[in-house]
Amino acid sequence: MSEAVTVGIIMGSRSDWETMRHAAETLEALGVPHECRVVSAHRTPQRLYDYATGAAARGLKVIIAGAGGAAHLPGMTASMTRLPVLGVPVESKALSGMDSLLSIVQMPGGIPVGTLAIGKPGAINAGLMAAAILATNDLALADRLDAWRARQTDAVAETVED
Ligand code: RP5
Repeated sequence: MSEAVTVGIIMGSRSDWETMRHAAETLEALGVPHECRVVSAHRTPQRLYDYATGAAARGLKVIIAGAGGAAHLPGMTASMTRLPVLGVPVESKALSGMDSLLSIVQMPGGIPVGTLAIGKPGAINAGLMAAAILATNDLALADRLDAWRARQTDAVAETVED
């Protein structure tokens, strides 16, 4: 039997995948079962409603939502689920992701979205943050996360010579 999916990665457009795949790859490396879906707050509002309202009952524990431009997806998702929602601002062409960042980070008090950095670093960190949340209740995952961080530390050379 395959392990239950605990993290949902959603994105506003297929064009966000180039960024959001880094969240998926990070979860993959940590052995966290996840799913990836295109869910647009603007173009597929009913899909968003169904996804957000059904997420907890389906067994998801964390949602990572990436969007660019007028990035309503993370906030709208958070408004319809009590699950923690991590927002990834996708780098937009017109404003280099500043629009995405401000759209996601400036939630009014009452509905939080944990906002990460713009683009690839934010997607990687969203994966790590989701794993860290799950690891508070999963010792095996906590060990894998510690090992991942130790490998990262070991990979940093102290000198600049080749
Ligand atoms: C947002 O609009 C998406 O999250 C995407 O970042 C942006 C552009 O979407 P496309 O026009 O590439 O589909 O909703």
